[in-house]
Amino acid sequence: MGYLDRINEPGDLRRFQVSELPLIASELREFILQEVSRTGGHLAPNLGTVELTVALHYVFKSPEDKIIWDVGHQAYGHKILTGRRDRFKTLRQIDGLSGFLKRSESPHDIFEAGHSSTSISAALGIAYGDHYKNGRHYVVPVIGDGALTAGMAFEALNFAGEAKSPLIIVLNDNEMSISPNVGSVSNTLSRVRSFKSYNRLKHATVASLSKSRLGGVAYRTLSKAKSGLKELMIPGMFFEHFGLSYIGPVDGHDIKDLVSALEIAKRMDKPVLLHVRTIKGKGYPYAQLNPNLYHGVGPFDIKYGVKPRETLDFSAVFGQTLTEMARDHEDIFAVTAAMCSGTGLKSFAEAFGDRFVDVGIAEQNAVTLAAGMATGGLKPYVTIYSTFLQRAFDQLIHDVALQNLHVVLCIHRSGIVGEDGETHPGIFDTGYLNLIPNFTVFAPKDAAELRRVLKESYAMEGPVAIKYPRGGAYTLNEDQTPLSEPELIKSGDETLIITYSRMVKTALEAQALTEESLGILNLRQIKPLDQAAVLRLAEAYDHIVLLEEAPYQGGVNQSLETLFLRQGHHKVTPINLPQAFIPHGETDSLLKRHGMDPEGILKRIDRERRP
Ligand SMILES: Cc1ncc(C[n+]2csc(CCOP(=O)(O)OP(=O)(O)O)c2C)c(N)n1
Repeated sequence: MGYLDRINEPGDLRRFQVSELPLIASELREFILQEVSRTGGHLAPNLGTVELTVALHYVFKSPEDKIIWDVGHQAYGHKILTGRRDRFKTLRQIDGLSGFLKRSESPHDIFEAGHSSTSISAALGIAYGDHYKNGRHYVVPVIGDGALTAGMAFEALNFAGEAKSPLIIVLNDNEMSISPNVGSVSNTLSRVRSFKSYNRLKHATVASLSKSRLGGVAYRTLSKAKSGLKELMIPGMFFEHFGLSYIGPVDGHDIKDLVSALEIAKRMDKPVLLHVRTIKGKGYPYAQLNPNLYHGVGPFDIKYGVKPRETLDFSAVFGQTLTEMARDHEDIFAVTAAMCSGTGLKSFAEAFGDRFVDVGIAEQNAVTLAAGMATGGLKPYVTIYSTFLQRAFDQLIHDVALQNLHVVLCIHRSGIVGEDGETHPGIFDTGYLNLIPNFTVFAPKDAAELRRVLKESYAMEGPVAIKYPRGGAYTLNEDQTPLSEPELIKSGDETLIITYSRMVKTALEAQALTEESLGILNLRQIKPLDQAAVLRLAEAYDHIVLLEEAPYQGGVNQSLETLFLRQGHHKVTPINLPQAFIPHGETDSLLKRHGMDPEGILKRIDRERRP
C-alpha cells in the first residue's frame, strides 16, 4: 500500500513525520504525471507545486485555515490530498472533476478561479469574514509570479497590510508565466533570487529559528532591523513597502525547509509574504526543459512526450497572417497579455521582436496601451482569449471605442472552449461587443475568411474586433463578396439558416444529412448588421433558423428575431446556448448537449415545422 492510499483527507497527512513527506511528494508527482498523461490538463504547473502542496496541507488545517489557489491550474495535488484521488481519472471530462477549484466539489476548495490574480483580494475578504466571526484562522493565498503581474494583484497588495486575520501570501516563483515572465516585478524577483550569500544566511536562519520556540520573536527582531541593514538583510524590501513581512527565498522542493518557513510565517504577527522558488515541470524532464509546451497538454505518451501539433488551428492562422502583414506594414504591432504561444504569435515575436509587446497577465493594460499606440498612428493588433478580454470591458468602452481609435482586437477561443470549463468559455463576447458603440465585429466562417478579414482590417477605420473559435482550422470556400455584406453560401427551399463563425460549417454538415435543401447565410460582419440585406436574402423563405453559439440575450439572434417578427411573415426559430455557465467537457459533446450539432439542428427544424 502506497502513501497516497492512506491519505483521504489532509488530517491523514499530518499523521506522518516530516521526514516521510518527501516520499509522499514523490508518489504524488508520479500520480499526477500518470493521470494527466491520460486525461490531458495542466501539467508543468502541477509538477512544480507538489512539495509546496504537501507542506501547506501539513502545516495548515484546511478547511478551517483557508488555502486559496490563484488560477487553480496548479491545484491537482490539493485535489488529490483532499479526497478526490479516486475521481481523478475523470479530470476535465464531461460530468467529471473540474480542472480548477470547485466549491461544489469539496469544502477544501475555498474560492473558485480560472482567471488569474484574484487570490489576494479573495483572501482579504475571507480574512474580514473570519475576523468578524472572531476567528483566528490562517488565510493563505498561493499566487504565481506570473499572476503577480496583473493589476488586480497589485490592488490587493496595496491593501494587504490591512488584513484582519493572519494572512500568509505564498509567492510561487518559477520565473515563468506560461512563457517566461515579463516586467519589473519579474526583474525585481530575479534580483531577490540572486542574493546567493544572503540565501545561505537566510536559509540557516529560517532553519534554526524554526527549531527554537523563540524563533518567531527572533525573526521579528531581524525583520525590524534598521533600514540600511534591512535592505541588506531583506532583499524582499519591495514587499515590505506594502506592509508585508518578507520571508525567503525558500527552496520550494525542499519540504523540510518549506515546513519550517511556513511555521515561522504562522508565528509572525503581521501579514507575511513567503517567497518560494519552484521549478515548473519539476521531475519530468520533458516538462522541465520546455515548461511552456507542457503548461497545458492533451493526452500524451510519457515515454515520448507531447507530439507536435500537425494541424493548424485558428490561432496559428491568425499568427501566420499577422506575421505576413507585418512584413508589408512597418506600423503593425502585436500586443499580447502573457499568451504569446496560445495566440499563435511565436513566429511574429521571433521575426519582429521590436514590434511584439507582451505586457504580462494584464489585459486592461494591453487594451489601453494599444489605444495609446493608435493615437500615435501605429496599427496595434491586440490578441486576447475571449474569456480574458472580459477583464478589459471598461477599457474597450472608455479607451478604445469612445475615442473611435483604430485598434484591432483579435479574439481567440470565442465560443465553447471545452475542457477548461466554466471559467473559460468565450460565449459572452458577442453580447458585450454588441453593447459598445463604434465597434465593427467580424466572426469569419473559416480560415480563408479569417485571413481576408485580417488583411482588410488594416485599412479599416475605428475599433475592429475579429473573433474565431478554438480548434482546427478549415476552409469551406473562397469568396470575394464584400465583407460587410452577408454571404449566401447556398440557397434552399423552405428553410434558411442564418449563422456565423464555426456554426456555418455545422449548418453545412446538417445539410449533408438531409434530403431537404436548406438555405445557409453567413453573416460574418455581425456588427453593424446589414439588416436590409438580411431581409432581402431571407424574403423567399418561410422558416428562418437563427443559429448562434452564444446566449440569446444580447446576441445577434435577439436583434434578428425582433427584426423578423416585426416583418411578420416568417416563422422564426432561434437556436442559442443557454444564459448559463457552460461546464467542462469535450467541445463537440457540449455543443451536442445544447442541440448545436448537425443532428440536433435538424431535429429542432423538424419539431418546429410540425403543425
Ligand atoms: C486573466 C487571465 N489571463 C490569462 C490567463 C492564462 N493563464 C493561465 S495560467 C497563466 C500563467 C500563470 O503564471 P503563474 O501565476 O506564474 O503560474 P505558473 O503557471 O507559472 O505556475 C496564464 C497566463 C488567465 N488564467 N487569466
